[in-house]
Amino acid sequence: MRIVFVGPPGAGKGTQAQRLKDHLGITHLSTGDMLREAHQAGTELGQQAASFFQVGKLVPDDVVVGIVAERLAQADCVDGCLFDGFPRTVSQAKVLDAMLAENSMPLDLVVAIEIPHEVVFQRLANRGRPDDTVATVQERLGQYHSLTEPLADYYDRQGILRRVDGTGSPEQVFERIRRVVDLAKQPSS
Ligand code: B4P
Repeated sequence: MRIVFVGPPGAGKGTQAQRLKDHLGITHLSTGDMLREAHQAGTELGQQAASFFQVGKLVPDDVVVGIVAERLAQADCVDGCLFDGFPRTVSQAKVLDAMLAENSMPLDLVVAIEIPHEVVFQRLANRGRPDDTVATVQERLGQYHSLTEPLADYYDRQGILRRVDGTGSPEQVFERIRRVVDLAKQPSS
């Protein structure tokens, strides 16, 4: 299966992706992790990306699309892939659709994990990553609202969007996600 996780910062995309990739045995592709790794490795791309993610801005589409295209070309993505935090803009979504269409590998499902803003602040304050300060989280939420939320309509029109309540324990959220994924796996009659 090819599945996208979308949701505000701290919605639990990374947390749930770890569980779902084990459940389905598919490759997990997190653009947040890839960008942080590139920064830690000291690459030019990583430095460029950090100047955006450290202040809560989305990294420019061409940078993110470049690293995803490279990763998608690897053999472990052929049988299935869980896109965690990608796409985050409609323009990234259009590029992803085109890349997947080229290989006749359409998306099966987009899971929108929904949580209220107050829960975002509580969770990220507990995590304490450098981009989890109140000011940065406010900026990330603003970017989410203007650039990422329109994705819901984009995928709803394709009939593959499912909304999942992201509040409660990680186990409760996973159970909700597992249910929509298992439903999407069933062949339509
Ligand atoms: P990401 O790494 O994708 O991170 P995120 O949105 O902060 O978090 P996520 O939803 O995965 O939350 P998590 O499970 O970790 O992005 C970081 C930055 O990279 C972005 O701001 C952006 O600048 C850049 N970026 C990434 N992809 C991009 C793209 N495609 N285009 C442009 N820029 C891009 O959970 C957060 C915390 O909550 C954890 O501490 C976790 O333990 C806790 N938690 C999770 N579920 C919980 C639950 N049910 N109950 C209690 N706590 C929970």
